[in-house]
Order: sequence, then structure tokens, then C-alpha cells
Amino acid sequence: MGVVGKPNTGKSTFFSAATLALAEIANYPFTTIKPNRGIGYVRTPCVHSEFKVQDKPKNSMCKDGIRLAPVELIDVAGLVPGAWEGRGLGNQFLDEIRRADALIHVVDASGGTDCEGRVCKLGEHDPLEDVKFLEREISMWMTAILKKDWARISRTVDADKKGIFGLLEDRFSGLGIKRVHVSDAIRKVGLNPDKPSSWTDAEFEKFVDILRRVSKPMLIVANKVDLPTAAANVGRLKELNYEVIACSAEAELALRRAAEKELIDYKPGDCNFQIGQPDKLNSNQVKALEVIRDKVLIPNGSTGVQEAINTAYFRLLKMITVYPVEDVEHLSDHNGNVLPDVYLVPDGTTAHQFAYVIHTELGESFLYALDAREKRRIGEDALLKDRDVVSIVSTRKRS
Ligand SMILES: Nc1nc2c(ncn2[C@@H]2O[C@H](COP(=O)(O)OP(=O)(O)OP(=O)(O)O)[C@@H](O)[C@H]2O)c(=O)[nH]1
Ligand SMILES: [Mg+2]
Repeated sequence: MGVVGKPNTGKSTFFSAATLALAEIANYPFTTIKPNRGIGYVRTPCVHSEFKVQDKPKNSMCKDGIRLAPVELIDVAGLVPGAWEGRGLGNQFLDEIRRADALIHVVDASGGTDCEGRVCKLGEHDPLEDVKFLEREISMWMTAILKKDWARISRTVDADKKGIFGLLEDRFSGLGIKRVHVSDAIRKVGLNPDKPSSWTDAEFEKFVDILRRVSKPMLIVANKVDLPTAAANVGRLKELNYEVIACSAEAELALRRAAEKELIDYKPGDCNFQIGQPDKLNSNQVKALEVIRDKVLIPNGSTGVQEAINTAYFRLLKMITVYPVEDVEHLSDHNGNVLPDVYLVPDGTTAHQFAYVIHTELGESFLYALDAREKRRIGEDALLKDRDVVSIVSTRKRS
């Protein structure tokens, strides 16, 4: 998941809150130069309570019945207009998001930073412009890559030597764009895949635009909602054609840090917190926490950071959670760890594909899968469902 946006919107704050990794945060543009990578978590009710067992997570965490499944986040340098041509830290930024499955676009909803991230009067800048700008930059970047080879590609396809889907897939492979994305975009624009030389410039532009939407789906995080000018802009952002999550990354960072020190009882995504040890907090700290409760948690329902990550994985990428086990009776791995792992996989993943996700060898030696809930065999083409607990039976001997 790429965390993107113009400079100074709170990308690193969002990243730090989500990962608790240290990233430099400051109130001026281009604080981040080298990208930060870290592990964040998707929050989902754990299946252990349904099965009435005590779990022992390995690849994830479980607290109070909530399973936290790991996901990789990357926080990159801010993007300024013209980045696709190399302005600012443009090309470097764009290179960093090549492999991202989706983008979390952090927008300064308070309107307190101009189009290049410089501090301005609160409410002075219109954050809707930032959404249009980012769309354009990414589209222009993709266009530049495609245009380089376009003459050769369209000649080859016109001469009936090779299909366009394979050629474009090769051209875009480094950008995480797959054949299905290309065919989807061609179909949606209604283009003739056998005669790319007949595509007009406007059609070409539309094709790239749709390719961007299907290959790099984007979620908008309307950040800094603790500031008074943000609420109206959040409403306006919601009128665009995106999922929009109102957020205060700064509030989340403060809550997680306090929870990490066990000063408060708070899980990411909670709508409230409890002060565990009042004597360890001074009156200013208590006051700051109360402000977060009054200004963010109560009006917003949560800080929005966890909701953004969940929305990105479950709604944008349509992922489901699946728990692999080896022993369906005890729901354990071969070391006896109960419900050790949870995987996020795309909805539509079959039992056999899931075996490959766990391990190539397991996929190659796949025989069938067992559903732990129903205690029955499922075939290789069976589609997995969210919260399935499955055991893969293979010809491979375990060490
Ligand atoms: N009020 C408020 N300020 C925030 C919030 N999130 C971040 N900030 C502030 O915004 C400023 C920029 O934060 P960063 O996280 O460094 O922003 P960035 O987008 O990573 O910036 P670059 O790396 O320069 O592109 C800092 O002063 C943060 O404290 C928020 O939710 N509310
Ligand atoms: Mg930053």
C-alpha cells in the first residue's frame, strides 16, 4: 500500500501511526526524502472466539478478540505538480509506487497547505484540487512510459504479429499492471484491441486514465480533521467518486504511543480509550487526550487511520481473511500453535491458489483442502470465503 500525496499533508504521521515505526515528521514540505517502509495491520474479528479456542498467533496479533493481520506500507516523498517530468522528487516518488497494489492518498482537508505543501492560512487551499492533481500526475507518468514504445507496439499489433494485451502487460509489468487491468481498460473505453493505431489521442488518454484507476485504486484520507476548517471539505471530498475516510493521523499517533507505554487502554480503530494509570499522566497529557476524545473520536467515531487501512484492503482491493492450519481438529500448526496465521487474499481465491500463496511447494503438491468449520473436503477450485479456516493436504511430507 503506497501512502501518497503532495508534501506536508501528514503522510509520515499516518505511516508512523499505522506502523509505530519512526519516521521524520515536520511542518514543511519534503521532510521525507527516502521512503519509509513498515508493517501496518488490518483489523478483523478473530475466529478464535467462534471456535471457542485460545489462539497463539504467529504472523499476526490478537488482542481482545481482534486479529491484526500484517500489511506492508510505504511512505514516500511528497509529490508536486510536474513530478512526472521529474520536478521535485517526482520520478523517485513515482518509482517507489510501482509495486503498490493500491494507494492511500493523504489530503490536508483543513486547506492549510498550498499546492506544493507550503503552510498557508487555514481553509485557503481547496483540497479537491489535490485529488485532481494527483490523478493527473500518475496518469501523465503512465502515459510517458507507454508513449516511449507506442509506435512500435501499435505497428506490431497492426501487422497482426502479437496481441496488444501481452505487449502492454510486458511494457507495464514493472508498474504492477496486469493483463486483466489492460483488458478491462480497453473494454471500458470501447477501443479496438486489434488496431491501436486507430486510437485517437483523446481515447489514448482515457485508456491510460482508466488503467490508472483499475491498476492503482485510490482511497482518500481526509486528514487533519481535528482542525476547524476540515469538516466542510470532508463533505465536499465525499462528493468525488472515491472512498473518503475522515482522519486525524496526529491523534492516532498520540493514542498509539500512549497505548504502547500502557498509559491508556486503546486499540487501533477503537472509538474511545480509557486512562489506565492516571497517576502516570500529568494534567497536560490528560487534557491533550481529552481534546482528542472531544475533537476527533466523538465526532468522527475513530481517528480514521485503522478505518482507512481496512477500507483499502477490504473494499478497494476486495481482500478476505483466511486462516491456514495443519490440524483441523486442534486448529493448529505442526508445533501446536492454535490459529497461528491469517492471510489476506483477494476475494475469488481458490483453495489451490491459496496453497500457492502459503508456499510454492504446497501449491505444487496440492491434493485437496479441508474446511475446519464444516469438517469436510473442498476441491481445488472451491472459492474461499472470508474467515475460512482451512488445512491444505498435499503429497509433500512435512519435516
Ligand atoms: N492538525 C493536524 N496536523 C497534522 C495531522 N497529521 C499530520 N499533521 C502535521 O502536518 C505536518 C506534516 O506532517 P508529515 O507527516 O511530516 O507530512 P508529510 O506528508 O509526510 O510531509 P512530507 O514528507 O514533507 O511530504 C506536521 O506538522 C504534522 O504534525 C493531523 O491529523 N492533524
Ligand atoms: Mg513525510
